[in-house]
Amino acid sequence: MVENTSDSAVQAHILQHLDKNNTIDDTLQLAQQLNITHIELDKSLKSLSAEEYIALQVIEKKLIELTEEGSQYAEKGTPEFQYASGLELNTPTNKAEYDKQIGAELAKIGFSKAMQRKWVQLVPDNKELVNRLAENLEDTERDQLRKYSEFPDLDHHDKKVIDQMKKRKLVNVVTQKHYKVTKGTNFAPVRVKLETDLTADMLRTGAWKDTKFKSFNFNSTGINPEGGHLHPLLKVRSHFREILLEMGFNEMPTNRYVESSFWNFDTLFQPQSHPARDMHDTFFLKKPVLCKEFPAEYGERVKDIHEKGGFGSLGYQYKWDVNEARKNLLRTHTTAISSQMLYALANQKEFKPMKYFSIDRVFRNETLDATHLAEFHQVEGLIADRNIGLSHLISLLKEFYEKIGIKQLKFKPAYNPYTEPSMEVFGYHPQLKKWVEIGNSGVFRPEMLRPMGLPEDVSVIAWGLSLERPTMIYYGINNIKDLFGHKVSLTSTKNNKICYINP
Ligand code: FB9
Repeated sequence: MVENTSDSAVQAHILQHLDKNNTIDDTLQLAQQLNITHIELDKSLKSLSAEEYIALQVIEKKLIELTEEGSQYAEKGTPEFQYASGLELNTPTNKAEYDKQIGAELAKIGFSKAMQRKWVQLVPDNKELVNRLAENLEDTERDQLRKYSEFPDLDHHDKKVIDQMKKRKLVNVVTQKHYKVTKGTNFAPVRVKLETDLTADMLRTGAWKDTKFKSFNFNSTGINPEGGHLHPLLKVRSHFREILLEMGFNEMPTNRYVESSFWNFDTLFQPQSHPARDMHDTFFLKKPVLCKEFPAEYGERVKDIHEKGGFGSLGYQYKWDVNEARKNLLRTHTTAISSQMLYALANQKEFKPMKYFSIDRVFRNETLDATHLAEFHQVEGLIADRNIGLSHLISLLKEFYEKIGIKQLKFKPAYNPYTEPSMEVFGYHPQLKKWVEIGNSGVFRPEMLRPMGLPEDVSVIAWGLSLERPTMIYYGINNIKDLFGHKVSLTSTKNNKICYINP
């Protein structure tokens, strides 16, 4: 019997035991001898085996463990035993009182089971009374349960009985891992603390010569540095960015949220009376209300195309107001950037086909609900080239959406002031098993491109979608408020893969 069962004392005991007997056949017995739990012993064993003082051979044993109820029965006997043994033999007793005395719960189970075992019965001519019939009450189950706790090894007992007891939730079968212990490659009867640091002192005194150093574990990975984690939305953004860059698109500069109505609406041939241009849909700026300037000449051409048309278009035949165009706002779409990039493209000496994309925040004064906030991230792509049109747009959409996990597409004619034809894009979502609206697209109108100065045979196909919708679908988030704000679970942010798409 070892008095001090501290970890180091237990380790010393194990080494001495091995030194004398070479092996420890069953650490379960050792734990009993040391009167400690196997879990406590396990700690010392693992520490010694880590430095190969000892070698552990796992032995798995299936053990019977009594449940809380099982230990109750083992201690006090089964309910039927407790019920019957509380009654005097052949002394009819008032059942109601007796039940109250021993407790309703116990009486309920105990009486019926004692009846079954013919230990008690209700007095035939006075059912108020209960009478004990049996002299000796052999509580086999209690005895069985006691045997289990004495000899918990599963192999010692009848499987069928155990299964019954398991059904009555009196026992559980647990697998206990224990070990056969032998001497390890670094075995020594006494554990010497291995030094981990070579100190100046050791070098000065030469003590290092007879100091045992801990071997370096060059395979240890060390603790994972707690780095930052991308918000799910940014994980999807970086994934989409990668896809678009691989498809040869160049990213447009979107680092300015405030735009003039001119670039956000007028250059896109969106009439000044369009409902999207009133403050119910758009956040206009109070200060500065108006933008300083926009290219005057180009402004004239935009004015003309709105008022009188041109390039084969009738225009909108209304009085175009330059101050309406100068109103500053929070951009409602990144298409405001696309128009500026296309204008710049048009002003290059030689027209060069271009593929542009943007992913950034846009603002719309919308009513908040489970999937809409006053801002979202728009993903937009466009290709400006000669001799391209709707068919190119359709194959482009197929290529892009395939890469974000949507194979099957459907196109529904739609309307945008700045594209004709326009299409809403629908995709069949494999996990949701339904068709989802996954974006909008179209061919930019000549009324938008020609005033910029782009050659007549140049077309621009474009499409757009949000970042929030795919992110919510990828990460199974149903309410946009769980995507932003204090309710976002950081663990999910940490553990969620970069972005999973089941191709
Ligand atoms: O993102 C949207 N849906 C979507 C996209 C991807 C997706 O991925 C799946 C997991 C794989 C799932 C869903 N939508 C566009 C469709 C709807 O959600 C829609 O109700 C909401 N739309 C936003 C605007 O709401 C007012 C999403 C946003 C949107 C709509 C249109 C454009 C951009 C974003 C555009 C455009 C455009 C058109 C022509 C030329 C240039 C740009």
